[in-house]
Amino acid sequence: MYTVDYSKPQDARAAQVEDADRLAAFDARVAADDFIEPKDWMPEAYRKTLIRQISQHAHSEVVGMLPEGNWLTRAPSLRRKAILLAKIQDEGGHGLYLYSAAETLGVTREELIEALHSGRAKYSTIFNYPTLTWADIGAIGWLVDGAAIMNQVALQRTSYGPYARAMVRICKEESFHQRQGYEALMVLANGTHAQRRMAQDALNRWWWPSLMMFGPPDDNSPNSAQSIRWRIKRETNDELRQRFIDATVPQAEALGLSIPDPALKWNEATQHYDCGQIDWEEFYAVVRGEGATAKDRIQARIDAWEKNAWVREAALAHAAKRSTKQAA
Ligand code: FAQ
Repeated sequence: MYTVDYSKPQDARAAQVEDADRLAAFDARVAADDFIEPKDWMPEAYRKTLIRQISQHAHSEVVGMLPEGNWLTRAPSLRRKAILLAKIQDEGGHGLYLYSAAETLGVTREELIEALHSGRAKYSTIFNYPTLTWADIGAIGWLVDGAAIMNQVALQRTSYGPYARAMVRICKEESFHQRQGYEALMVLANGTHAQRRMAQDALNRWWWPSLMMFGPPDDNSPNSAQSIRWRIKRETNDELRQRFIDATVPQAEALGLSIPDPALKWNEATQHYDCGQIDWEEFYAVVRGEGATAKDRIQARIDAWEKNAWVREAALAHAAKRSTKQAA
């Protein structure tokens, strides 16, 4: 059984030697592709990086429910509504697995939620764009879930066990999300002239923000090098972005839609698509939370947290009553 070690090291030098030994053992386990588990020793910076990334990921899942929720009452058929409802519930579930994984690192759910509500914690830029038409729901499934999977497949082999295991189930569900979004857009792309225009307009607005989801370019990504050394990240932002572009361009062609990038071109020499410049000014502005949507998103989360406080209180009261009964 694990017991927390409260003893103080004899002196600073002894502590340093001990930490050097532990660090060497930790590095060797990471290099051997072992999973690091919650009760294992880990460097403090590794723990902090994981809390940052996993909690941002969790926040993205729950804030990501909002743009889609905007279309629940306006889905074009009962079938589409049932699919959308199931997808949004899945995203909520992903948030819960991820919050639980973050909690194994010694942070509480309340601390994580407070960081989101106060604006200290980030969530993915993609969810600060509005969903203007039904085609946006198809585009979110196809492009946003598509980009999320590209990143998350690699995270199934991340070095922290609880995060990697959460990712296995999440990837299975995201894969269904991607397919339903593509199918919804396929129907529009093969529909009336107006429906086709709507699908193209959605692709025009979601293409560039989807590429931004992978994060800043490698030469401007402060966390990447260390995260890759620790095998938290398995591939760089640009590598994953390129893989997404290469996979998605043929899918757009199959729909008969055009990617809104005049510089996009197959490069025979590299066997990849070359593409135009991403507007990184826009990316950083959205990260800073500029624009009305960001304020609405956080306010919606705060309102949900406050209005539903009675659910948490009732659940806690029920649990307390049960444990008193069991003790009696
Ligand atoms: N948005 O040094 P890097 C989904 C920040 S889930 C906002 O490259 P890192 C499901 C970054 O945090 C989508 N901020 O950082 C769904 C860092 O700031 P910090 C979410 C961003 O961590 C679908 C700074 O920039 N997925 O969509 C973004 O090594 C449909 C410097 O960047 C994940 O979170 C951004 N796009 O790499 C739900 C996957 N990009 O914290 C509903 C897990 C970067 O130092 C509907 N996360 N930043 O102040 C990751 O893989 C990584 O954290 C990256 C960033 C790749 C996002």
